[in-house]
Amino acid sequence: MGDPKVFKNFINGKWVESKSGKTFENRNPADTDDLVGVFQKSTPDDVNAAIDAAAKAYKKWRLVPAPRRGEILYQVANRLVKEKEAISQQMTREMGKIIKETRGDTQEAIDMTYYMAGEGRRLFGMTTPSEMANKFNMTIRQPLGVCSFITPWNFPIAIPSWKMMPALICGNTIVIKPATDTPASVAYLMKVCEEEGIPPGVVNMVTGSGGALGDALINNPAVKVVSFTGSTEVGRKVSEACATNFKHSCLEMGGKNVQIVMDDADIDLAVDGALWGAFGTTGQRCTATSRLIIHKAVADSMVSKLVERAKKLKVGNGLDESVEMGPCINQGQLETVLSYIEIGKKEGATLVTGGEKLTGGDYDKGFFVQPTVFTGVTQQMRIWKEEIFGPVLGVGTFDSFDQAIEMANDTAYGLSASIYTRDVNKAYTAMRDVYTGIFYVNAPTIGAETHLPFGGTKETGNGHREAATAALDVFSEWKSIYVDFSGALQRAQIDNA
Ligand code: UN1
Repeated sequence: MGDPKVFKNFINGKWVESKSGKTFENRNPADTDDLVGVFQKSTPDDVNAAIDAAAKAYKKWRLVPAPRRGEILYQVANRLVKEKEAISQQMTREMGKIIKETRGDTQEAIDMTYYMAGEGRRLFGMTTPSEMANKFNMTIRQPLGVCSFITPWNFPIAIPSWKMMPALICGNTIVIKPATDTPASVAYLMKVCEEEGIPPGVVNMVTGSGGALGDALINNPAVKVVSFTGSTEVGRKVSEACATNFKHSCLEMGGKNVQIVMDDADIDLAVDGALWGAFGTTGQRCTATSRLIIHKAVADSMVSKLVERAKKLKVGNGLDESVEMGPCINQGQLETVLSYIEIGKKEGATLVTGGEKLTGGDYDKGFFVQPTVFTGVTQQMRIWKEEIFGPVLGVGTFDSFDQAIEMANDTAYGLSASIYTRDVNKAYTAMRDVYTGIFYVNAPTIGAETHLPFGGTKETGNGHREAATAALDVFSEWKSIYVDFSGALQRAQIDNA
């Protein structure tokens, strides 16, 4: 087999070992015999070295004209296009999701990188008239400095790119700590950045656990922005730590996304949507459909179609093009999913398909569970309320549109929601009244595009949005500039009153 590939940290343009001298393994969740690589088990000292490098590089990078920064990002995007297949194959090996989806994940990073490269020639501010004569007013975006990123394993390159590309185009420098389950994808991105001309120190990567490194990533005084995607529980801690020193934080956290199906919906289309929303990425998306609520008049027919299709989904190693659902990311996540299945049964929901860990043959080498559907899920149940992050769909029913809206909003989270209906009035009413950051009509709860804001309400986020120009608001601050060319002292609110 040969020695496993050893990945180093990327600090100040160099690949370096951790000061700890320790490493950890990254194994394929579909086949734990497959060692993807060995990564540095970093220490806070490593993080601080990366932040120092980023702080030093910031002095020059912020002065590189934004269109020039954009040209470099454009080269990065071109390279990602060329290497899309290699990146995606490696990503399926480290994350487990099927190859079609990892290609999508890489494409999302490509889209984001081109999009932000283009922003290099926009980054619009505004001019507006002054209330005084012979005075000129304008706003410009200014970068903040070093940004720390703590990124999740479910979108190993897309989510890092959502944070990196807008930060870089605005003129910030970055330190990223990828999830311990999926560091290889970020290492690949670092290599591309290095080879396509991003100057040393502008992007840095330190691998290791969030528990060990989080404090340094957040509390080092040079860090001005912390962007985190992960659980609400950890996000709350990040938010509290940032608040003390007034650091900006952008948090993308949990979801308990709902698909509403009205009695006039195209049921086959709604079944397609629910399957993709609930079982795509093995349910491990913040945007995954985990609640399906169906009008009573069509519930039985929809559920029977859904169950028939869920039973047929081919589960296995995502490198096999015919496989439709991969494993859970790791043993811990598999156990969480299985424990929620037990909770659902105990709470009195009806398990209509799935519910078991998959065993035998190649399944024994990975963390596989069946696509699972519960019916009779009520609003009191934990499987209605809590994010599971696995292929478990809870189905409930309603009698009226108003009840559907009330049920949709009955969650602590607010990322994504969808409605299937042919009634334009109901579609628009739901668009207005379901309180989420993302809403779909006749489409599943997953599938956000990079040029629209991404994020959620309530316990999903802290008011910021990723992607689109909304991301520029996270990675720049407004400066309002007044230029008085009258040659005299003009006092606002006084001399013109
Ligand atoms: C996530 O679920 O963490 O909208 C990100 C989607 C993807 C991104 C999901 N484009 O489902």
